[in-house]
Amino acid sequence: MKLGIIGLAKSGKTTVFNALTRGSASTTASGLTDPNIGIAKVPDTRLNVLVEIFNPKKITQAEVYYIDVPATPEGLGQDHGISGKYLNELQTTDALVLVVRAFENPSVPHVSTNVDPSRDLDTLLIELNLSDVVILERRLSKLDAETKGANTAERTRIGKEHKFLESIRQNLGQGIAIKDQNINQADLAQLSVFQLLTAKPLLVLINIGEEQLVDAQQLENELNNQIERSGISCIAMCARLEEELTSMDEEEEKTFRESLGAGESAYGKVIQSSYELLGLVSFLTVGPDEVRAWTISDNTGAAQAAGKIHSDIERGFIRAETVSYHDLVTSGSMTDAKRKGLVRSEGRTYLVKDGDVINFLFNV
Ligand SMILES: Nc1nc2c(ncn2[C@@H]2O[C@H](COP(=O)(O)OP(=O)(O)OP(=O)(O)O)[C@@H](O)[C@H]2O)c(=O)[nH]1
Ligand SMILES: [Mg+2]
Repeated sequence: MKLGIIGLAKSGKTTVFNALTRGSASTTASGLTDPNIGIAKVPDTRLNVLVEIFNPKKITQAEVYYIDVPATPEGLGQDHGISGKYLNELQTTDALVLVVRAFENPSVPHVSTNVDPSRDLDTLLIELNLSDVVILERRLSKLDAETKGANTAERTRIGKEHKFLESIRQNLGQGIAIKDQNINQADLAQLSVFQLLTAKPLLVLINIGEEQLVDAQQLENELNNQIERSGISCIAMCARLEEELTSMDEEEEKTFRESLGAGESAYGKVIQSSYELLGLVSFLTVGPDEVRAWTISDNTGAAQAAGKIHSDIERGFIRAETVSYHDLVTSGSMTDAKRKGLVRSEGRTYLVKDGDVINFLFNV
């Protein structure tokens, strides 16, 4: 599962990428180079608590991938949608992080005249919309061409698809994203081949300057109110600060944050939101060797979840000894949780919940 980081030129995309993935991609690179791909560890305070109980040799966090796609030479925001290699990269992502610039930096002039996050957000949303319109129009023209010389049965099929795509295109023309068009599952499946950008879940990251940390909440509220698309949240983060903090150890970072009034880590909030945006949850495994978070889609059955650990466990699945994180922690140990009857024995179709601590029994 990967998220594409997208934004106008010099909005801080690569800085955001570095902050999230603790990477060190060059922020000076410009022009169409290869995208940066990196892994971010999903912060999960539950793991820290479980480590206290089990004292394992190893801790493994869940992960998400981010991809920082370099802007095309002409840049985004030119009102002709997104195209070419840039579009292809974005189409392969599962969700998008839109970076809008709120920071002032005289040595890095804004691509247009002034810094205006609200205007840039509009521009980006329009670009996404437009790029979907262009894709659909191309398909519609192709269908028009196919009608010529088609037999009756083919004409009916073509006509049906044409009507369907045309209605979607018209809604996009009204500014309604695919995600907001109330399209049923079967139709969405039909649309999925086009990998449309407004069908993807979206997170807006307002890239603020150090001096704007105190205004973070207000900025978030302002942009949240502006967005007409449903289910999008805006998070303010000072990417440059978060990038600097990645080189510090935990104690240093904490002191530094407090001295700046930077609050809890915004980068953690962004990664967690990304995880939720992708519809992912974690089940946990514990023991003296390892405490670990495993990634599954929400509503995954127990046997399939077991397959994340090893295909043998899925194949030879017997049952899943399951206790909720909360029950385990309040019991203090696995033995006590069992004694209290809080450890359930679940079958292969049990839908695993976020925070379930599971021990799979299997036989191969
Ligand atoms: N003052 C300040 N400068 C920032 C902040 N975030 C990024 N910058 C600076 O802005 C410049 C551009 O940042 P990048 O991360 O390269 O932006 P980008 O969107 O990846 O740029 P392109 O890939 O060239 O489009 C760099 O010099 C950053 O150091 C910030 O929060 N505050
Ligand atoms: Mg960049």
